[in-house]
Amino acid sequence: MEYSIKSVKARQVLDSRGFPTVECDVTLESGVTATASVPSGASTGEYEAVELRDGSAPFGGKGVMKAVSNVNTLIAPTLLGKSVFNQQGLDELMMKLDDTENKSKIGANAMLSASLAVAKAAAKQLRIPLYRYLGGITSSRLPVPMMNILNGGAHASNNIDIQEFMIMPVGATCFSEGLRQCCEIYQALKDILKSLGKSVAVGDEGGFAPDLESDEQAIELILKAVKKAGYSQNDTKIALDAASSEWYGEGVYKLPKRGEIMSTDDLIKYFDRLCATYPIVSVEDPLSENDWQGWVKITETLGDRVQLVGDDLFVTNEKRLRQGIEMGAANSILIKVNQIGTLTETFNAIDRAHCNGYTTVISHRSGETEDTTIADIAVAVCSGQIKTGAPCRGERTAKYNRLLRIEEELALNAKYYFK
Ligand code: 2PG
Ligand code: MG
Repeated sequence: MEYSIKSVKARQVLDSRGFPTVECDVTLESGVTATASVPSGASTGEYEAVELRDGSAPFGGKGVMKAVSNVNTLIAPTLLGKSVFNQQGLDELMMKLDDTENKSKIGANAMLSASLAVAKAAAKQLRIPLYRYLGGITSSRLPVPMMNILNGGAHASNNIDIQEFMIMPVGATCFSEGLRQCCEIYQALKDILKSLGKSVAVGDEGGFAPDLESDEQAIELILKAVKKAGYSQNDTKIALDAASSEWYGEGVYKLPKRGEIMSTDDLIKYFDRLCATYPIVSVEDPLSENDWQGWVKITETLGDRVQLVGDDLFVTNEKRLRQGIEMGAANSILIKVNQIGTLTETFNAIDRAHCNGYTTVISHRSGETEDTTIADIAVAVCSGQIKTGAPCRGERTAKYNRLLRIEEELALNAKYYFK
């Protein structure tokens, strides 16, 4: 059959930090070929599916030749001859190759490269855009960018513990206008930092990473930039990713850069105060992946006013999300395809979230490639929010540029709103 899988071939390519990652081509009998590559995190969650690394010799042990070989010798023979349109069936076949909970045998990076390339090949075979293939005729909502313009934590070597300070252009009337506003604010922030004699070197996600006095100063500089660019606090909201699992151990939070120790209650009070003082609409990982009770408490305290996004807490894993839903932990989930390893499981987590009134934020990783699949996923599932870094560094702008093209294609059908 034209739409049967003829070959599956993986190779090692580079991510945006210069570390190896897996890229995979899926070719159909029709001659159609599609390629996908896999991102990689720095502040990874303890419960993520395993990214298989070689562990020895070249690239300081970060090579992915084992994962590449798993695609070429184990996944390829399993998928050959099968219909490319059975995404779920193919993902399940790959999952059956690995009898571990966390895909440590085959590698989530190996599986994801094939899973994404299968979906792209299917869309290409049908000559329709990927978002349309994945989402159907109702997929027309462009996401609001949650744009990281100041970096700290594990993504920057400055003195700030919070990993991401982001802006959200919620008042824009369409995606391209929102994106433009973000770019203008980013440039205004650059000017402000320069005028203060601060560094404008960028972190892993393209945001600036200067040394600052405090988290409050970071937020105030951003608000200054919002104003300088001509926007108000109604147009532009703030989102944070604390990535606080990085700080947690023995029941307390040790903020490594500030050198301060905080309890769960201290942190809840801290975020409560920040959210009361500033136009913050979303806080990601305010507490650790192992602090479930703390999550329940912060959700009771702030959940009716602020989006509380579980990233390390849920790791795009439907099981962990269900636990959160049962307990009342968080009200939103960050979605990262490589945390779980297949497109089917990613969509299961998204569906579970939406059915339970949890919002979803489709996200990149701090180590990225030029692959733009997450832009199509955001539109396909009508997530309404995407986190894909600053308007700087090609691996970040690739996703924004893909969304601009989707918006153009959808023309008058394109929708854009935060709530
Ligand atoms: C996060 C991500 C992406 P990393 O914590 O949300 O911004 O970082 O990919 O390093 O886990
Ligand atoms: Mg995060």
